[in-house]
Amino acid sequence: MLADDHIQDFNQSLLEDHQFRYDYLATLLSRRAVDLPQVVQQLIDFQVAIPSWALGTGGTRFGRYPLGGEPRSLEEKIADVALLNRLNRSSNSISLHIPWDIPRDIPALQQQLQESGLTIDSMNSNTFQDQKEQPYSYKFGSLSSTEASVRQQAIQHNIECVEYGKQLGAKIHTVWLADGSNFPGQQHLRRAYQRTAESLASIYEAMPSDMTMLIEYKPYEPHFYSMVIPDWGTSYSLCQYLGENAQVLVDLGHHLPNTNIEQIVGRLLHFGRLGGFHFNGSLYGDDDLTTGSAKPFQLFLIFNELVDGAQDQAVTNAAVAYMIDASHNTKDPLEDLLQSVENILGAYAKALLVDRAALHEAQENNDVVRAEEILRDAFLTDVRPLVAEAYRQSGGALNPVAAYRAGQVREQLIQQRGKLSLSTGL
Ligand code: LRH
Ligand code: MN
Ligand code: MN
Repeated sequence: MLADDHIQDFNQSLLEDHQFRYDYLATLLSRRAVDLPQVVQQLIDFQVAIPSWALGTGGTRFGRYPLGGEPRSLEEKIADVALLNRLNRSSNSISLHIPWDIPRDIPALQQQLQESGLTIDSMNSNTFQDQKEQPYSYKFGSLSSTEASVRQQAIQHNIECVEYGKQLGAKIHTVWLADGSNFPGQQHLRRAYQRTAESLASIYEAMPSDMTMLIEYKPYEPHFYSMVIPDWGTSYSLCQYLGENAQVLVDLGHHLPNTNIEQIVGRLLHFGRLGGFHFNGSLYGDDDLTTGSAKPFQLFLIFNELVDGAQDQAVTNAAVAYMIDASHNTKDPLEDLLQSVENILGAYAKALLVDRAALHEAQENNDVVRAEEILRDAFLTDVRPLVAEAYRQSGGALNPVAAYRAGQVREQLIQQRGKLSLSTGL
């Protein structure tokens, strides 16, 4: 798809300008106590998984505008992630959703993954849609259902996902439940929680000891009166009930407007229960837009908590799994994903520039203005040359979106896969 020397040739054309901008920033930051090569290395090491379901145009429930060249199979989805990773060297894993991505030929998939330098990040179960061949419906819930047979079917599906995960080397099993109710009185709220906890325990027991279960919360949709796992507190209590291999997953779009997500992140780090992220951009709800597009300051504040936690000896939280969970209607999904990763790396870079000792001192002295200015100083620094340098040093493109366009990737994908190719997923 992209000729081997395309990225290098492309970088050559931008190198002089990049060097000028990088040197300027390095000079500026040399006046502060910033170890620049270390920051660049931290950016190089940071990896964000790509979900198989974000590679095509998802559209909305009102309509979908196919772009053409979308992946038609799991193999083509892996190929697309490999392509993204060649451009930015920051997305070396893919997450699968079952049954959208049933792995048919496991050895062949393993070979493809290995050849493309990718791994499987997480397996995601789906008990929010009825499948043709399944005997029982999830209309009134899955793991929380009042019917033991429905619960059993949902548990079994999750255990199948765990089995696929074991075969493919995935270390994460993610559960998001669409269970809930639409009307007052419809569901016994306490019992629905209790049944869910017990069902999750059966899945948890089937996991190998090196696998983590991530429990994702969401306050509304598809149900609008109550969701069985609406908030981080419910996810957290389920994790406490299950054991140390269960962790909370924070999807940025799964909060009511104005929720202080960075505070949730801080709390979960404090409890050692922050397991993972689903990154996306959101103003109203589960908008699933480009990460950092509308609220870059919020994204920075989230990374500020993460970096602060990583540098604090008192925080014992295990490694956090980062993934994008987006849907695309207006943009080319691959360009959107490259932009999301870039915004994530930018927010991380800015958080790494925060003068933590000074911030701590300002906080201890209740110097509100100084504390805020320290954060603003880092946030307002143009870190794009740092991110570009991280791409360059790891073999990626100085400007991945521009390199993608210059390589006419979408045009080639359309030629290969057709104008109306359909990918599975939302
Ligand atoms: C639910 C969700 C969850 C699903 C994905 C398709 O809104 O965020 O992570 O698995 O979307
Ligand atoms: Mn999600
Ligand atoms: Mn979502």
